[in-house]
Amino acid sequence: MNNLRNSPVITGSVLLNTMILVLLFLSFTQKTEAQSHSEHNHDQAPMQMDDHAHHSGSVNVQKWDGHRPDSNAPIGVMGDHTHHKGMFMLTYRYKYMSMNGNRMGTNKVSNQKVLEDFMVAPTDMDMQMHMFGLMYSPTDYITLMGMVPYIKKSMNHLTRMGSRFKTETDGIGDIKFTGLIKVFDNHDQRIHINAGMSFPTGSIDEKDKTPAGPNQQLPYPMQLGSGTFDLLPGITYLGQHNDLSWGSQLSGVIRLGENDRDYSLGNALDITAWGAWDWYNWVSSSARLDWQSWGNIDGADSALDPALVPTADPNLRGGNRLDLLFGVNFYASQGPTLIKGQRLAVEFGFPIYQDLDGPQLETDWVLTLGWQYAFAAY
Ligand SMILES: [Cu+2]
Repeated sequence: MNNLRNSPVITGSVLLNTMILVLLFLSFTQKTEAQSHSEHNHDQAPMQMDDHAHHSGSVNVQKWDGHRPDSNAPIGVMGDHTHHKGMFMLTYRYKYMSMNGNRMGTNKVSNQKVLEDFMVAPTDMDMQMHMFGLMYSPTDYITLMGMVPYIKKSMNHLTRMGSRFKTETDGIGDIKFTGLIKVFDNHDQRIHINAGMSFPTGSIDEKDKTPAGPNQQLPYPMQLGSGTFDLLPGITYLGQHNDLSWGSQLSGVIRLGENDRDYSLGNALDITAWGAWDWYNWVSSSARLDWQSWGNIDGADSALDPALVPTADPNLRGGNRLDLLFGVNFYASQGPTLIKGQRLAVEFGFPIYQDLDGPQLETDWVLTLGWQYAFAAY
């Protein structure tokens, strides 16, 4: 299971990346055309109040409305929207992921069962992430996005001797740059391509005290980065009609080569779809499904002993998961300068299906909080 490596997914991803390059080139050509027609749609421009078409009713051709709480996707979705030319957006996301107990395949397994095969069992793990983002749109067709994560991880363990210990890491994760290229815009439906790259700024040399000694290399899931350059291809579809909006995104992570500890994390695939309802000008709620599939580790860190603890085994990392998530978006469509245009959002989710190459810690719930503020640069 989880043979994402050497699978049709990889072939598909390579094709997608080639397509992205072609589309990037084409969209630059399109940009100059668009400018000469001086086309102007007010998407995501918070300073203008003249395009609340969806609230005025009886409009046949709807324009894309960037001033509704659900014009941004549920906050757990990255690279979900594009901006109008000359817009900047600052974002901050806080993400909390709680993992408790182990699973093999779709079955839960006890710590005792894990300890039959390993000296140490991971019992639970918390992952926190502060994600700072900046978006800028040089044209109506291209939005550039940069994201810097700060990650904090903590994992508890039980040993065969019955003692417990905790390991902790924190620091900058992998910085990501993504180009969002709008390839289709039919006023109330849009498609953009996500062409991203992740840079190996996150540490893969994190150490902490364990029963084996004071300064031990920590297993794979406690590291802060992938150690490799990773391609982040994707495609996003968005729609809105009256008070309803919807969208879906297909995205991947493709590891390029091997890191300097002689391994590369598994490739990953994410398919998500959501629907949202705009209750008033200022609040919307959403429901979302998110399918994630990630592969095992290729190669191995020679400082880790896979017989000791399952987190150190490169073949016990892959899995599939389907999450169900519920979110609320708030948007200040009116108010004084600096308040107007502010967005706050929250999304909470939990797996409804989980299939892990294990023993591996299972995910129990995921929470994302976010703040977004778009403003015109000129
Ligand atoms: Cu934005």
